[in-house]
Formats: sequence, structure tokens, C-alpha cells
Amino acid sequence: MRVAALMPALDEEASLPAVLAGLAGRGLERIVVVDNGSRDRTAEVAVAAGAVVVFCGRRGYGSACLAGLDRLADDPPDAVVFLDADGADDPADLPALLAPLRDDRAELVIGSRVTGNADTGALTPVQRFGNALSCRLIELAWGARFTDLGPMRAVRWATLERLQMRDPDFGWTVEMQARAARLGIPWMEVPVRYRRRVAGQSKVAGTLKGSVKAGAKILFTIGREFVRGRP
Ligand SMILES: Nc1nc2c(ncn2[C@@H]2O[C@H](COP(=O)(O)OP(=O)(O)O)[C@@H](O)[C@H]2O)c(=O)[nH]1
Ligand SMILES: [Mg+2]
Repeated sequence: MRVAALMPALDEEASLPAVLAGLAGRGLERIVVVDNGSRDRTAEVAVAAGAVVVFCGRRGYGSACLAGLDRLADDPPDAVVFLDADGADDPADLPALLAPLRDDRAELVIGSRVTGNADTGALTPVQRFGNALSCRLIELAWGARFTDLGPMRAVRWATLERLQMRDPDFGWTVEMQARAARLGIPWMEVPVRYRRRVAGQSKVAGTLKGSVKAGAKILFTIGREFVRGRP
């Protein structure tokens, strides 16, 4: 199975080297880092570590993911692993994340920080609450019982084509899960570690503005999928 890693990175020069070192030697075919507006040396640091850097004009987490997928489409891998560039996700979880894809038990594998091992303070109370609420709504709508909307996940390329991902920002992770649930795509969760970011600043959960915007967008995205899924 040819696996590519895709990491959105915004001002992550301080965290990236450790993350890229952690990904080395794990059999990844390509590591794509997507930068859409870093003011630091994120791109240089990524290139120096052997990653492919993709630039994207549009801001936002989902836009970065879409730009990365667009680049991968030139020579599609069999599967893509998404993870954050801040060192919060642990590359050591990669084999466990990929195992269900390798032996055909799932097409989408979500790394759960809730059933896994999150360092104290790595997930804020607001994040835990938002996650639990979102997962409950997905369960009520489609019967799929996720425990987390974590960033680390593995998905087959063919499945990504079915998912038709579009969200340009914070709705990315929930769009993938709500749509998978709605389309009946076989998914699994595996427990993963989650640490505090290695360095640099949080752009989402660590700030009030980011949390409010992300929370609103996540709820809106679930609602939109629900309306779309009706006959
Ligand atoms: N390319 C890109 N990356 C982003 C953007 N926003 C966040 N990220 C990256 O997405 C990941 C998660 O963001 P982070 O700030 O750690 O959010 P938190 O974990 O919720 O505090 C990190 O790797 C960020 O560098 C963005 O607009 N563009
Ligand atoms: Mg983070």
C-alpha cells in the first residue's frame, strides 16, 4: 500500500523538524506539507527535511488539505494519512492507524484522542465538550458512534474520491466523518496519543476566537450534511 502523509502547517518552523523526524523511516511514500501564509520558515524547514511543500493562496485548514490532495492527485497514493504539524499527534501511532486499511477492515480510520492517551491540558475542556456534542449529533443523525474529531486519520484514496471533501476551514474533520457516516463508508477508530504542541502558537483550540469559530462551523457542517442526506 502506497501511503502519503499530508500536513497543514501554518507558522510551524519550530515544531516541524521533530514531526518530520518522527515520520521518517515509517514507509511513507511522500510527505506533503501545505503552507498557506506562514510568516516564518515553515516551508524551508519542511523542504530541508525532505518533504514536498505545496503553497496555497487560500487560508484555512481545509483549504490546505484540499491543496495537498490536489497535488497528490498527480500520482495518487493508495491512502493518505492526515496529521498536524505542531507535534501534538504522535507518528508512532501510524502503524496502528494504517493496519485496518491494510487488512481491509475499514476505509477510514480516525485516531481517537478520547479513547487514547491525551496529555493533561492537550485537549481543552471546550474541545472535549465540543467533540462529545458533535459525536452525539452524528450518532443521532446516522447511528455512527465516533468518540472524537481528531486531526490524525487515514483514508483510502478511492474513499476520498467518494467523500468529495470541500470544507475550507475548521469543518474539515467533521465533514469527513459526517459524510462517511451518511454514505455508509466502513470506518473505525483507533486510540492515539495526543500531546501539547511542541512549540509555536495554537491557531484553533488554544484561542477563544478559534474555539468559537471552529465550534460554530462544526455544528453548521453537521446540520448541512443532515439536510443534504435527506431524500
Ligand atoms: N496550512 C495551514 N495550516 C493550518 C491552518 N490553521 C491551522 N493549521 C495547522 O493545523 C494544525 C492544527 O492547528 P493548531 O493551531 O495546532 O490547532 P489546535 O491544535 O486546535 O490548537 C497545525 O499543524 C497548524 O499549523 C491554516 O490556515 N493553514
Ligand atoms: Mg494543535
